[in-house]
Amino acid sequence: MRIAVVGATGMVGEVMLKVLAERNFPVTELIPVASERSVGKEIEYKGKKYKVVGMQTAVDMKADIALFSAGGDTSLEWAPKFAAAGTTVIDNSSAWRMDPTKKLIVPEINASELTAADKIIANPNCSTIQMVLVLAPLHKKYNIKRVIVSTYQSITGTGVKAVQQLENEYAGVSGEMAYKYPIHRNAIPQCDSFEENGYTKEEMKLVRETKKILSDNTIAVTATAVRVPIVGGHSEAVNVEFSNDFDLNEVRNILHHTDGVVVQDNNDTYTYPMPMYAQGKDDVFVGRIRRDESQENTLNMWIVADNLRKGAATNTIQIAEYLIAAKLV
Ligand code: A2P
Ligand code: 11C
Repeated sequence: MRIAVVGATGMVGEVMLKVLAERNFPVTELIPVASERSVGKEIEYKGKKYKVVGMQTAVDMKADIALFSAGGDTSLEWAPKFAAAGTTVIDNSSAWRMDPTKKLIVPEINASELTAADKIIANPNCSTIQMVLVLAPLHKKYNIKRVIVSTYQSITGTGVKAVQQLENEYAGVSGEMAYKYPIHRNAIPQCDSFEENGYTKEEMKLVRETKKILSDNTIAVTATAVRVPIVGGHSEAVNVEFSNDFDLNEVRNILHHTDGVVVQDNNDTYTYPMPMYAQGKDDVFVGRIRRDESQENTLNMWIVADNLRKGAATNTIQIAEYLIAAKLV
């Protein structure tokens, strides 16, 4: 496969290169792509150096698959050009996710929706991916009525600038601010900008994308997304109300048998997921599984994943792996 990585110099792009190499993805030619600023820069893949090319050059090279993580505007402008050249685009930005003509894919849940005609495929938001991977099998079994999610999100979701801000704050030096407020010793109840309804875009992604991926508009979702001074991954406190009652051991057993999910749930041994240990891993970790005693048929869980891995690069690459296995590219 001839693979273009669009945004190869960025935070997610770098992880994409790492994950492609780790998974021994069948790359016959790697095309690293970034803005004009980076053209000619060298990046390394499997011990070899590659020169970064610009967008038009990359379109003309007609790769089989382009993995995009270069922001929504770049994607809106360029994904259709790659698609018109015959390249299948898997896009990690929010640009196409809610477009009714585009599929929003978490491979373990809904890859079977894909056909060879899908030339632009959307990768969901990181905080959505880790939540729906856990919710999907439970929805199938008990039918979800309502989800209340509160997130504790890693600064890596904002990008290099935010990591730099935290490092500057640790070192006590001033520098460019990725956030309006200090993030060291703080929790900022705003991820991304605000929408008209008073929620942030990040919160509304959790609402809208969950319904689309689970193909069920009846699921009610409400979210509070908070940025915390953490780098390893996003954590989520998730409260789920089902139509049907459940047994806690059966819930653990269902999740134990769900691809991509690892149950870490033992109070006796203080075993529960934490971003420090999720970092660098491709799985989604779930623990603190317990009954909400204030309401019937309701469950509480704590879900953690590396937002740059399963939340972004890994999920994108798993979609590409599915396309190849199903002979759709
Ligand atoms: P560049 O390094 O040349 O700016 P991050 O989210 O970590 O900031 O990374 C964004 C990625 O998207 C980078 O690889 C960046 O390239 C790339 N990018 C940003 N704007 C454009 C653009 N207009 N065209 C192509 N790539 C872009
Ligand atoms: C965050 N979820 O942590 C964001 C980052 O829509 O893909 C990714 C934004 C997106 O701030």
